[in-house]
Amino acid sequence: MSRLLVTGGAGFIGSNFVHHVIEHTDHQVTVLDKLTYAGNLASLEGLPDDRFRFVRGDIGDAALVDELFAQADAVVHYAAESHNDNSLDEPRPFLDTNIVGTYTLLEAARRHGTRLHHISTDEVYGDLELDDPARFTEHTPYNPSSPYSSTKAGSDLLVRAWVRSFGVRATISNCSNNYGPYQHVEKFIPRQITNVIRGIRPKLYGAGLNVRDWIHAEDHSSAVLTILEKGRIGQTYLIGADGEKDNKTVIELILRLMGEDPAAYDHVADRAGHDLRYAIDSTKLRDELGWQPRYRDFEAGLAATIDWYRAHEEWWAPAKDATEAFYASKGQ
Ligand code: NAD
Ligand code: TDX
Repeated sequence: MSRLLVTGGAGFIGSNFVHHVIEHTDHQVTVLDKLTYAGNLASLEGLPDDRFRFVRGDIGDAALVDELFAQADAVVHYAAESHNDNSLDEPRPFLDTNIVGTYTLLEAARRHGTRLHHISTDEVYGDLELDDPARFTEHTPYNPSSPYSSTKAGSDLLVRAWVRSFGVRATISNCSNNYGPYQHVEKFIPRQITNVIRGIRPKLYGAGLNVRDWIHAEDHSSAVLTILEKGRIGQTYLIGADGEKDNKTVIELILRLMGEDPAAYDHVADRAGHDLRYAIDSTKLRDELGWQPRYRDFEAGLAATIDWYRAHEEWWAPAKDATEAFYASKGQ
């Protein structure tokens, strides 16, 4: 395996993965990315020309996808519409990219016999009660809540069907909430960090008791590479790093780490259908493939992420005003 095609490689997690692969392997990488509002070529700056190439295009473009699959030994599929709040506002692009786009890749994988790894989310499992000791496992039934998570669930089921019906050589991973550099300012952690930098009060949805299971994007990348190299075809692996925190705790921690009063934030309108709690049990990945997370100290990882946003204002500033205008229009 030496020529990797990475879809969505100009987005948050995809770009982190590309940097990880260039640093830790000798693979060649081609990124296929549409550069939607969420894609940013600046996230891929500094990569070596002899090992990296960028192609702008849509994963739903069957002719382009076919051409790129013909040149790849394996494909890692990150491209998606990824933001729940956008999916509540305008679901259509979520169906086009997450479902029809994934279908287009699966058909190419079937024609070319290409190894495919499909990136998905823990949100396909719905949510858990706050006081439930359970965590999601590979056996938890699918029960998605939002247009975003239902299209991701649909894409996972397509992958499973193409494995079983057509013998496509695919694996799936469902990961918990990522944080780290290159994350769009629409998402919870970068939104609050950049609000503080701009002198805007952070915004907490509802009471903020909702729990997310945080993992550093670098740990997600090492897990995906492990599955690509050692995962069993047709299998699903859950990726998580035991990072459960409620949103109120995270927003107060961001304020404290940035030298502000931890109470200096606003409660705003809650998200419709807001999932209560996600929690991942990643025993299968750890026991079967020997993967371990490296970023075990959330406070240290968050402090480093804050430093990154402070040092890279030119990366996030172009998207900040439009993002805040969108939230303001919804009272958030
Ligand atoms: P992102 O929104 O930051 O990036 C998505 C990328 O896909 C962008 O570069 C965008 O331009 C590209 N893209 C969108 N539509 C496309 C299309 N039709 N054709 C080609 N490229 C297209 O998303 P992210 O947070 O990096 O998430 C990446 C993947 O990881 C998604 O599949 C998401 O469901 C999954 N995931 C994300 C998280 C998280 O916490 N962010 C957690 C688990 C799983
Ligand atoms: O301003 C905010 N205030 C707030 O309280 C925003 C933007 C969010 N929130 C809350 C909503 C969630 O409970 O913070 C939590 C995290 O929100 P998001 O960053 O929007 O992430 P989430 O909806 O949990 O989904 C993320 O993790 C799973 C990614 O966006 C998905 O792509 C991934 O599948």
